[in-house]
Amino acid sequence: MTQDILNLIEQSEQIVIIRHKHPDYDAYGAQFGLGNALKAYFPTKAIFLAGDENNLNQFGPMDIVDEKLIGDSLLIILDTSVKQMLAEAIACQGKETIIIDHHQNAPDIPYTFYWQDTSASSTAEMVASFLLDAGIPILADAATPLYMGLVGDTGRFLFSNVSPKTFQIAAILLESGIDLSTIYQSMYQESLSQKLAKADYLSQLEMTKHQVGYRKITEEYLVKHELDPYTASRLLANQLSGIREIPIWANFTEARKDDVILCELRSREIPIVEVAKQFGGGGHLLACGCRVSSWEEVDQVLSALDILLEEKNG
Ligand SMILES: [Mn+2]
Repeated sequence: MTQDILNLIEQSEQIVIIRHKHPDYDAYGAQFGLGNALKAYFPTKAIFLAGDENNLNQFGPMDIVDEKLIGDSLLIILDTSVKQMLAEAIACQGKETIIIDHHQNAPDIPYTFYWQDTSASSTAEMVASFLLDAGIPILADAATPLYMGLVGDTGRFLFSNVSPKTFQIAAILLESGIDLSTIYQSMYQESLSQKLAKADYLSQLEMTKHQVGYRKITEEYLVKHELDPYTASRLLANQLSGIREIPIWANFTEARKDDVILCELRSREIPIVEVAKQFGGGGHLLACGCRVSSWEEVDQVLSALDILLEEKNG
């Protein structure tokens, strides 16, 4: 695997590194971690980092690329393997394509080499592991985004996707001289208004018959708390985690401008990814999502989750 990826990189003078749209810390972290490490190690190669941006971007500006440039490049796609998760402007065919991803989905993007590891905590962990195996140095400007990706996708080493390897990689990244307190402040300090939005969220929590906790976020809530739907969806997805009475939780956010409802599904131990897939989405066994077009469909998602608990309870 390492050699396949390294060969393709070594043979390519022009490389474009992209990741899924509405990026989270893992998407940015894997992208900038790989990009910064490759730029330092292969200074003569032209390396572009592209994709849509949001308020989580504290990593650097994105490069503007077009279809022609991507078509002439080695395209490296991180943290997704499905076309609908790519921003429209960059959903183009590379000269050659590498996909590195830890999600459960089957890829629908043509590729030269596909490396899937659903046991990896994060794509950042996979990228770090590749760089180490390939003997490519990870300096602080690559280690910082990689560490943030790892921390983001594991909820600060809390989720069940954490393995001994996650800690081994984290230890190696720490040795490169990254500044943990700066990292954690930049990731987890929030505004008072965000904290109040979360308090509002909990105050109107709903529950299905068999204890799926959820809330439906409408335009009204978004306007009140001055949140865009994608930020809200990410901010609120895990507000119901760690509650003893709630084994499965979900958040539904109306994104009116795109005419969809964003569904974030989470579970403590019962696999739920099949429900996400049933509604055209995917992700991980216990953390996944989908997009539906009506509140009626949201209720169908809730029933499907509720049935899982009904079956479990016998
Ligand atoms: Mn990820």
